[in-house]
Amino acid sequence: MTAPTLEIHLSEEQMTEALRTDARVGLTASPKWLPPKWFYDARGSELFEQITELPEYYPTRTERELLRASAAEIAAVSAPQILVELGSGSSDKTRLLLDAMTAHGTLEQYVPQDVSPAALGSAIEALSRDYPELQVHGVVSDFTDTLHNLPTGGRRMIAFLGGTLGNLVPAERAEFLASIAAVLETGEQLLVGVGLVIDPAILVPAYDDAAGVTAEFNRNVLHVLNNRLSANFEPDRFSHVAYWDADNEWIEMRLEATADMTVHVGDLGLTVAFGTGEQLRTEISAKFTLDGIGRELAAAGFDVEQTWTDADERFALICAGRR
Ligand code: SAH
Ligand code: AVI
Repeated sequence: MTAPTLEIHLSEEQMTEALRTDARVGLTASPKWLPPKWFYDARGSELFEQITELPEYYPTRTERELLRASAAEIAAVSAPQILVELGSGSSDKTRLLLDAMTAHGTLEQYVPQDVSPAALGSAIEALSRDYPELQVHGVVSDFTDTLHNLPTGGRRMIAFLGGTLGNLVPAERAEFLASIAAVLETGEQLLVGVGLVIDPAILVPAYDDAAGVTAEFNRNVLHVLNNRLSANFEPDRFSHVAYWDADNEWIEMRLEATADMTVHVGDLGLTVAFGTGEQLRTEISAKFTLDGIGRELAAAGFDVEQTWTDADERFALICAGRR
């Protein structure tokens, strides 16, 4: 077995500094907002794993079935030597790709990349145990600013699974897809999983489950602010909101103040007032049409090569080649 390696492009200090900037901007904006990457400390990553098991949260199991059905074909057509995965989390579903690509005989290296050192650390340990022939090289970084460190020396595929593309706002998405295209060679591929626009009666409960796990995941961002920036949020005094914005075709997660509150963010020397009912936006989760995502990929420099969807058309897995 080759021991896994871990490359850190975002130290704890740099992460705290980035959070300082985001908190100062987002908590003084009107309406208030925070970027979703701050959910994922060790507890947040664990809560996300629990979400993936919920009966209401269809995306993970739907994408897993799509991967199960398509992995051998993807391995045969793409034959990558290096699989890079952005926002890899536990890399659990990715094992279907790793199985197919190692069986196909081409894959030499797997490079999972995530902003959560906790999720990445345990993933790379388990993967290098279970795939002893594979070089596993984890990268702790923000995928919106370190793509230029992509490994070279073999044919590459970049996977971006789970629907995480939908957590970027449209302008960020366009920039992000273009930056992926910029680091790939002609013919190399992007494998992207996206949630599709479906009936809000199914969509909304996926983001507002009966057991309250998503609510706890949402509130976790306040724990992160308390821990990293010495803030004094009382998370239980914020209620979880999942709102389907039909015009923008995205779910918005928000935290709503249940009383008038004054919160102090110690590290910033910042005092923030919340009125009763005031909402803080913590995430968008955009859903796509096949035409819409096709256009976004084309605009970024990709040609859609193959698309897999489930029978209910809730989720799509798209393999796109760099033009
Ligand atoms: N791909 C996995 C995990 C999805 S959860 C799956 O499909 O189940 C989203 C993952 O992206 C989390 O592990 C989170 O830590 C990571 N993430 C979110 N924003 C990020 C960013 N800006 N840079 C790097 N990783 C990010
Ligand atoms: C990681 N991302 C794709 C998830 C989503 O569905 O947007 C995060 C999540 N938010 C609430 N539940 C899960």
